[in-house]
Amino acid sequence: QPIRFTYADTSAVGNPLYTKPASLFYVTDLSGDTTYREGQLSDTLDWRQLAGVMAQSAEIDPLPVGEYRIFIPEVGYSFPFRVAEDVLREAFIGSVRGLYYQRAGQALPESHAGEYAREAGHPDTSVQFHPSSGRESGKTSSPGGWYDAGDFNKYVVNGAFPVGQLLALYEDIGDPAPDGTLNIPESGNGKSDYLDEIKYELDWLLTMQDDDGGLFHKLTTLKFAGMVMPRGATKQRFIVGKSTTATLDFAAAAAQASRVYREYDANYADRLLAAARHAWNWAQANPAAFFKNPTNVSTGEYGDGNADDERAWAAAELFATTGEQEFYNDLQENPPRVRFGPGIGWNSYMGNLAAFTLLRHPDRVPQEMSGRLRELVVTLADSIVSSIDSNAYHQPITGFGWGSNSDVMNAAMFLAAAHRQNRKKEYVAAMRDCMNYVLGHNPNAVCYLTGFGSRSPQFIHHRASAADGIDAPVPGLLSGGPNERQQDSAETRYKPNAVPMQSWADQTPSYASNEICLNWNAPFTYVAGYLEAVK
Ligand code: 9MR
Repeated sequence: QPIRFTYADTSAVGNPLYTKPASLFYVTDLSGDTTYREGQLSDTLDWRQLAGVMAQSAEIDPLPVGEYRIFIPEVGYSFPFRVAEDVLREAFIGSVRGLYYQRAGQALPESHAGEYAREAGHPDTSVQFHPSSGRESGKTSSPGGWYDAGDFNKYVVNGAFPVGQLLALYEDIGDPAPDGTLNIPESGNGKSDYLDEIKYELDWLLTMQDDDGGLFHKLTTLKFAGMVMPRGATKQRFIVGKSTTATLDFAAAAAQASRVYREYDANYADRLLAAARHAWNWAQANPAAFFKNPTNVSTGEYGDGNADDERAWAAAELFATTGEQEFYNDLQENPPRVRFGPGIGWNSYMGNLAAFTLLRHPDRVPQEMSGRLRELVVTLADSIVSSIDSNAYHQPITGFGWGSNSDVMNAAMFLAAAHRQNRKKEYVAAMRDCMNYVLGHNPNAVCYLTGFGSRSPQFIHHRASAADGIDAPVPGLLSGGPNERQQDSAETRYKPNAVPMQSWADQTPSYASNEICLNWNAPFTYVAGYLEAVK
């Protein structure tokens, strides 16, 4: 398909590609000897407000498989780019392996982690109950799971949500990483590597369920650790809070997993479903147990005073798995909200996940509900496509908040849901535009996935990457991306007068623009996997 690109002044970020308006472009091989395409750049576009650049845009007609550069006579050659059948395969594998590198409580041996091999940290076999958990004292064991982000903590809300997004890919396209493809410890066990990796997180989530069915909110130290390796961060860890949102997110992810893991391990699937039901019942009895950090805890809050989206997601997954009327009745009372926008993420994307799941099961879901959801999904997807067509750098957002790259990927995941309804090619093209933005077509001239592309983040806010003594960061992790609020401006030197899309700093202290996080890698994984599958 055609490739859209932008020629713009990115000299502020050390990429002096643009010096003056140009008129023609050529697509050449790497040496510049052979020209494959030539074309006209658009008139100058004023993208200063959002992207900080004057730009010219152009479209390249479909190219055969190969490696190319764009040549603009006034300025020279671009970075190389590749056209291939499986152009996103390595990035897809890389981002799932990025999750492997986030494993808590396990050593990463050289055979699986190469130079990023490290000792185990955080066994979490002796975790203390914080009074906010409802238990006054005592300890428990809650090992495993992935570190949430650049910090070493484990949060149920932001564990269950990415698991849901990752499992959605498996449901939509089949197994994207069969046994032997990921080089993880379970490779060779005869089961999907993809499901093996996700199970590492599910197993931990199961340990966070209290005897009454409710989910503890998080497992963390009282304060964030310093920039050390996992093994060096040894402060006491606590089970903190018990919340409705964590419980419902878990109920949803576990009910969904009980479908997906049925063939993988039927006993495990049964256990997941029982846990999901138990969680659901707790949440019915405790619909408004909202989490706030206790005064002596300052780690990630994932606080959310509205559980409607989580409830709809849980009801949708339980209904899709069991077909029981109770869950459908609940969905009628609290229908999924279908939404997209900056910040519709770990706290409210669940309404979309509910809709995607209900649309995935037309046999179970009465037409009265599926018809309405289909219309909502397609209408919103069409508006996302028109934003992409008209916005700077052909991406869907005009407000850049914390984790904005995940907003772009969440929009693309939304487009996939619409594509599954009517197979319109324009959705796939728009998904590619979103992917291109994240992989380098942006005013910071950076591929936001570590370890990929010609220029990628070197100083992510990620404790292991900062402390491992290796120059390059752990690969396959998606930087959060531009964040116009710059909440870390005391610690970070942003470009002076940076506009929203430029508010990103490749600096270790930048927790508000250059951290990595599970719920950012997850939709990236979904979109890369989906694009590889639809071709
Ligand atoms: O993604 C979260 C963002 O929406 C919040 O505004 C921000 C501040 O509370 O926290 C982000 O999540 C962080 C979490 O709290 C702790 N681990 C790292 C997460 C990504 O920065």
